[in-house]
Amino acid sequence: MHNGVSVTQFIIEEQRRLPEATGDFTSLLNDLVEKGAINGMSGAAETENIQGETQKKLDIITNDVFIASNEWAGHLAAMASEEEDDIYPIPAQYPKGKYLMSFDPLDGSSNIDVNISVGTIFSITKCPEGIENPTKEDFLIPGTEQICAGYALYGPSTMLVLTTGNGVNGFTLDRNIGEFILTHPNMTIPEDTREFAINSSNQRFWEAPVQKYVEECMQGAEGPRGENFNMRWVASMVAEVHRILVRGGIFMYPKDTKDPSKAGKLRIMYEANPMSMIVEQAGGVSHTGYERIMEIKPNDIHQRVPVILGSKNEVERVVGYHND
Ligand code: AHM
Ligand code: MG
Repeated sequence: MHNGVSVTQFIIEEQRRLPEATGDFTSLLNDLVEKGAINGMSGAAETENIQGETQKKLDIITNDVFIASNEWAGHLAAMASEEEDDIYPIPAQYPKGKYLMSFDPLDGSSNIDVNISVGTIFSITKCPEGIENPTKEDFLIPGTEQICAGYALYGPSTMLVLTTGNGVNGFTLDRNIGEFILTHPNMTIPEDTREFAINSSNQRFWEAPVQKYVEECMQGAEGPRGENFNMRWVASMVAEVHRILVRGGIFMYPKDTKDPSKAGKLRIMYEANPMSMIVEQAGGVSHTGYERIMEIKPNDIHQRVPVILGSKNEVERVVGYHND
C-alpha cells in the first residue's frame, strides 16, 4: 500500500467523463522509461521524418511504443504523431473509439544524447459524431476543442502533468510501485516573473516586438523594467513549460524570418496546442503575439506556429508590443 492518490485513482474518481484515460498511459510511460534507460538507445537513425529532421532511434522507438500501447484499447479512432507523415488509423482488428489523439512521442530529442530532460506531449479531441474512419481534416480543429492535454517529463524524476479542462494536476512516478502519484495538485502559474526563455542565437531573425521585449529584460535594473531578469534555455519545451508551471516564467519560440516558409519552429497540433491548454488552465497565457494559439484553425497536422507562453503579465506585455 502507498499513501497518496495515484493517477489511475485520480482519473477514475475525478474524470469519469474521459473513458480513454484508463491507465494505458501509465503503462506506456513505464515501458518508455524502462526501454530508454535499460537499452540506452540513442544516436541518429538513418531515416528522416517529413520535416527533414534526423530522427533519433529513441524517437522512433517511443513512437512505436506509444502507438502499440494506445491502438488496441478501443478508445481512439486515429492518431497523429510528429514522427508519422500521415495520420495513423486504428487497425481493423481493433475496436474503434470516439477520440483522436495527437502526440509528440519524444520532444526535445536533441537532448537525448547529452542526457538532458526530454518529454512526451499529447492532445485529445473528439472524433466527429458518426465518423468511423477519420481523415486528416477531422484532426484540424482549433485547440479550444481539446478535451484533454498532458505531458510526461523524463527528468530527475518522471512526471505526468494532465488537464481535462478543470485545472492542472501533476503526478510523480513512484518506481517502487510503478504508479504515478498526485504530488502537484492544482498547479498555477504566477502572474509575474523575472525569468525568460528564448533561443538567443536566432535574435537577428526576430521581429521588432520580441527584440524590444528581450532587450528590455537584458538591460535589467538599469533599463526601463528597473529589475534584473534571469534567462534559461533547455531546448526541451516540456522542461521549459514544467519550470514555468512550477515557478513562473515566459517561454518564446517566436515568429522569425529564418525560414520564410515556416511560421515558427513548434508544431501546433502536438506541441503548441496541448501546452497552451495546460498553460491557460494553470492561469497563464499562450499566444503567437498576434492571436491566441488555441483559436487558430490548423490547415495541416504538421503546421508550425509561433509560441509565446507563460506568466500572464509578461506574455500580455509582449502581445502589447505586437499591438503597438
Ligand atoms: P523536436 O520536436 O524536434 O524535439 O523540436 C522541438 C524542440 C522543443 O522542445 C524546444 O523548445 C525547441 O525544439 C528547441 O529548439 P532549438 O534547438 O532551436 O533551441
Ligand atoms: Mg517535438
